[in-house]
Amino acid sequence: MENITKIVKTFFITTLLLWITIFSGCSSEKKELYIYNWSDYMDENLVKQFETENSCKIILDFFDSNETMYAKLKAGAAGYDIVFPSGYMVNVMSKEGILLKLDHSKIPNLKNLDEKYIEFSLDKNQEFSVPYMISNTGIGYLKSKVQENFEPSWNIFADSKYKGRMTMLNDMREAIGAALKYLGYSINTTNPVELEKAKNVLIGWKKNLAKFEADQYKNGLVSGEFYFSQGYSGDIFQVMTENKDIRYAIPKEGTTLSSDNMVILKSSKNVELAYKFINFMLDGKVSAQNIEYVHYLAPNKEAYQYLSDDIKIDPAILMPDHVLKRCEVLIDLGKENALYSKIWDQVKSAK
Ligand code: SPD
Repeated sequence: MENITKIVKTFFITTLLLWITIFSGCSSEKKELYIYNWSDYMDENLVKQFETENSCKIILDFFDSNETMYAKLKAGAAGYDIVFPSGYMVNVMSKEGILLKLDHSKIPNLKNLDEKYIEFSLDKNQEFSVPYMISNTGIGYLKSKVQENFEPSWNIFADSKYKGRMTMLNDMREAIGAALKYLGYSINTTNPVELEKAKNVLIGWKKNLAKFEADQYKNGLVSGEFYFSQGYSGDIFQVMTENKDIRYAIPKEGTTLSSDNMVILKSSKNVELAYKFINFMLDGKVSAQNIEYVHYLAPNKEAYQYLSDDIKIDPAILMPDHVLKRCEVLIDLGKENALYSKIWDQVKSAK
């Protein structure tokens, strides 16, 4: 009898432990967080730090434009927890209903956000997104290839002297935006006449380009293969240390200002860990370390005190008002986004 009681007891205890394990989600395996981000956009030491502090594993995957990322998610790519879309793409994704509405009580470090730059966010109350980095887009170029009085203009891409030595971003809003700015129009225009003119300018520029490309052009500037590349500010600053001849300029006609953001997908399987990660990235010291590494501006007022003097005085990172005045924020154009996709297809297929 005693033996039977023992067996029954053991059975109950084992079953109970099994149920606790299954329903608490706690197993001997580490929790995983899947992050889909732009490349070269986060200090991987911080990723390791978060993994250690939270006994978890982060799996990173990269995209090179908002449109590529969105197309992949639309095509059914599942499993990502956190994604880093630009402001206009946050709007597209939130309208689609694929973003989690954020619970601010789980992100106490939101208090560190710098209001000055939240101004440029399209989700001003962080309903679905938390600002990650602010950047502008300009031209990275080799100083040794230009005259002393070189005045940067988007129309440099029309100069056949540099044929095959120039690249533009494989990013439809940025590439069409550059042509629109050159013509003196808004980067958010939906006027068909203005867009048609911009398309023709871009097709003209394309004849002199080595390619439309959003990542490897940086190496091309470093090696001296490319003389002029349209590029995201921080990406160009990152490679300046590798080739002292590289310069960055905002063309005289003006440019785009982007706020890239952290969002949690509704389909996330690890929402709590995702919140922890976002809160971690907003910590002042973490954010400063990240700024130093990526050379973009995290709009985090707690972080600025920890920045090195070089970064603090760089007008392209902590952008002063005269720089901000020359920038325009890309917005979601709703149904009219299709106008840009159509033009982009025509530019890409033009000979
Ligand atoms: N390597 C990181 C590039 C991120 C740049 N942000 C893109 C803004 C698009 N408008």
